[in-house]
Amino acid sequence: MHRAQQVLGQRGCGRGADTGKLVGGAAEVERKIIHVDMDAFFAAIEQRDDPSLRSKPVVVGGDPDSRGVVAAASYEARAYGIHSAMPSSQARRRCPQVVFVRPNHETYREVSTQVMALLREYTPVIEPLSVDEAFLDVTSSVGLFGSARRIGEQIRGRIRETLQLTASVGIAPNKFLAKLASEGAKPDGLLEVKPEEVLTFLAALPVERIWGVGETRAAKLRRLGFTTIGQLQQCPAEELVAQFGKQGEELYKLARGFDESAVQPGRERKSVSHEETFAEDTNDMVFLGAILLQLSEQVGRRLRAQELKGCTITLKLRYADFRTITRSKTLPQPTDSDKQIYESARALLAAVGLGGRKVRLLGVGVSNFDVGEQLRLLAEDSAEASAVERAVDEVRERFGPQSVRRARLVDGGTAEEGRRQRVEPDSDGPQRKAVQDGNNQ
Ligand code: DCP
Ligand code: MG
Repeated sequence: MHRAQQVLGQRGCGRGADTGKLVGGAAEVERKIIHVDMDAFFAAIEQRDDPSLRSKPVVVGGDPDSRGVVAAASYEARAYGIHSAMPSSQARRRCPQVVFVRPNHETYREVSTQVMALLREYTPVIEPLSVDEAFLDVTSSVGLFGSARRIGEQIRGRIRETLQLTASVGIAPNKFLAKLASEGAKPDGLLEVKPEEVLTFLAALPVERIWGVGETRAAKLRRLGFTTIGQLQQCPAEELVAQFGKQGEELYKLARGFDESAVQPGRERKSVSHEETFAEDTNDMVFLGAILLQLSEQVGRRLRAQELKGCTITLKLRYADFRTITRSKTLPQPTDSDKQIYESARALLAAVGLGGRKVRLLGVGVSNFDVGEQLRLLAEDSAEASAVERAVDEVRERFGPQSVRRARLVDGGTAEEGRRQRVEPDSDGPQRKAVQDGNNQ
């Protein structure tokens, strides 16, 4: 059997050897990878749902008068240099007429589900990376739907027609290049990088665009005289290895557009978490306990909505000096119960012992998921509590998050609404452009 056929067989791409190709002496199937990324996702949804916002600079995010940050900026706002993660106050300084909209995470999640369902029609080999982006391996789909470009065009067309939103699409022989291609296509475009175009496509890009090259490594590369990927392409592997050790090899390969990582369909969300930054730093344990309960309720609600249960509860804590710590606890049984999440988080907080230090941010997360149904059988004794929580969720779905409140939040204390400012309640949605590290959470 031809080597390329063997590789095809191993990968289960049943199209035969005609798509196989020998690259650089090694047998390698020429893959067709698509990266889809919605344009200005949160902001575009707000503009779609409120026509008065269309064609205006719009920011979805936190309050500019407090410590809010920009989650999403419409392309009109980006013309003023506004971008995600910038303080909202700075966004307002850059563009005083910018319209601020508070995030509607339920809606974004719903649209995200619709987008992913649409993408799944083209291949089961899909890896959602964040709320608004996914990789698709369409190597085996081209027989059914036409070329990868054709598939990309169909996807863009259907997102526009059915969701009234725009997406950008990158097509390339691997994930690294497909992601760079969709970035190059933004907004509302499609870019295909063919194998013979790879070196030229990469050459003009700055070294920071290489996966794994953060600020420190970029600074070192620049010091060594490498500003563009093209300059890096000129450098022999040994030299890069001498400078960067094993990672030098990776740099060498990526600079040439070589990336073998597979699209991993199983890699879904790995944790559900919420966090909150306060308007004022505090060490008031009653207040912090109340916040923990609210965060636990939010996490529990999301878990139940997604039919997930997790074993590991994580507390995140940022001190006034920005030092951030996380503490985790793994339960014997997976849970989606607000009460269990809260109790674990509370115990973790007590174990940390603030010692009078003030806290700026608290977060609660649940990870280490197992599949819902089986677990429910295991956790029969908690079925009743679970039913109550589900009923509460239903009411909240219908009448809004504030419709059902516990009489007592925590140890006799109540949440002091006025003292805090919600900045980014949904911290786990977008796995920020962290494709470099390849982990989805
Ligand atoms: N997001 C966030 N906080 C960030 C970055 C993003 O909450 N620091 C949210 C809002 C974005 C969504 O995630 O709308 C998707 O992130 P993207 O990075 O894909 O950004 P956009 O979709 O907004 O814009 P682009 O057109 O550049 O993809
Ligand atoms: Mg996007």
